[in-house]
Amino acid sequence: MFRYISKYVGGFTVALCLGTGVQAANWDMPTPYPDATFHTVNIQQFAKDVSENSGGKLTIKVHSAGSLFKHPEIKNAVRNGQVPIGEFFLSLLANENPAFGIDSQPFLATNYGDAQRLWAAQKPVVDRLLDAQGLMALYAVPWPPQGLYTKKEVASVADLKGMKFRTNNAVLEKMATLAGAAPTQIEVPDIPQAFATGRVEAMITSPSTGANSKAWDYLNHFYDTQAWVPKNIIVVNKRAFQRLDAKTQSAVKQAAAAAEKRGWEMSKKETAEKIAVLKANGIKVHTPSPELMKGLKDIGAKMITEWKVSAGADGQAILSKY
Ligand code: PCA
Repeated sequence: MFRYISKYVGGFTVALCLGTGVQAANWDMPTPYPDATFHTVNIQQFAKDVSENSGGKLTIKVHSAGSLFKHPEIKNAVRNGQVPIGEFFLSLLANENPAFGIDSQPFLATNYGDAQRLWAAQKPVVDRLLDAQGLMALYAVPWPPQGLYTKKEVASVADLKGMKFRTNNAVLEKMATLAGAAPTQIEVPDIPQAFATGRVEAMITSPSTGANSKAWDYLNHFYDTQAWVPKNIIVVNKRAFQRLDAKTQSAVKQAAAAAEKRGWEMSKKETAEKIAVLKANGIKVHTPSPELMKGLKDIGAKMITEWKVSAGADGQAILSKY
C-alpha cells in the first residue's frame, strides 16, 4: 500500500512515494516553440531518455509554444526556480551580454562545421556567465542557416528600406535597422498572425520556422542567404539539479549529450527537407543576388566590428579561439 504526497517545493513538484523510500521528481519544462518544431521533437525524446535512464526517478513534462512561460520569461523562470529546466534561443540574451549573441552575428559562422567550432569557442564563456546566475547549460542545438523571407521581391538591401521586419532578438533588430527596415519583435507562434494582419512583411529565419509557420499563406519569396546558424540552449537550475541523486544527475547528463548529438543531425536534415516543403507550397526559393549578399555582408562586417568593442575580453577570447 503506497501513499503519494505531492509537495510544491520552490516551484516544482516533488512526489514522495512513501513506503518504498523511492523519491521521484517531476519537472516542468517550458519551451517557446511549437510541438512540430524539430527542437521540440528532440526535447520530447530527451525527456523520454531521462525517464528511462533514471529508472523513472525523474520525469520531465514539456510545455511547448510558450504555454507555461512566454519566451522572454523562460530564462528567469529557471533562474528563480519557478521551473527547474527550460529552453530558449541563446542569442535572446544578447542584450544581457554580447557573448550570448555571437552565433547570431550575420555571416560569421554560416554552416554547421563553423557553427560547431563557434560553439566550442563560445561555450566556456556561456557556461561561466550562466553559472554566475545559478544556471547550468545541458545542451545546445542549432537552427538551420537563416534566410530572408519577403512578400515582395528583393534585389538588394535598398529594397528592404521601410519594410516592416519581424525580429527575434536584439542582434537581428540591429541588422534590420542597419538595412533601413522597421523591426518588430515577434515570437514564433505569433508569426502567421503578424503577417496576416500586416504588422510585418519580411523576416529572417530558418527553412524550419518558415515551413512550420506556413509561410506560403502570407508571403512569396525565400532568399537562401545562409546568413548565420543560431542555437537554442537547454538550461537547468543548479540547485534543482543538485537535489537529484548522483545516478539521476548522470542520467540527465547522458540524455543531454545524446540530445545534443541527435539535435545537430536533425538540424542538418531539416535544411533541405524544409526548403523542399517551401517550394512544394509555392514559395519562390531564390539564390540571393550578389548585390543583396554584398549589402547584407557589409552590414555583418559593421556589426562584428561593433560587437568586438562591446563584448570586450570575453569576445576576444571567443573570436581568437574560433
Ligand atoms: N527560428 C527561430 C529562431 C531561429 C529560427 O530559425 C525564430 O525564428 O525565432
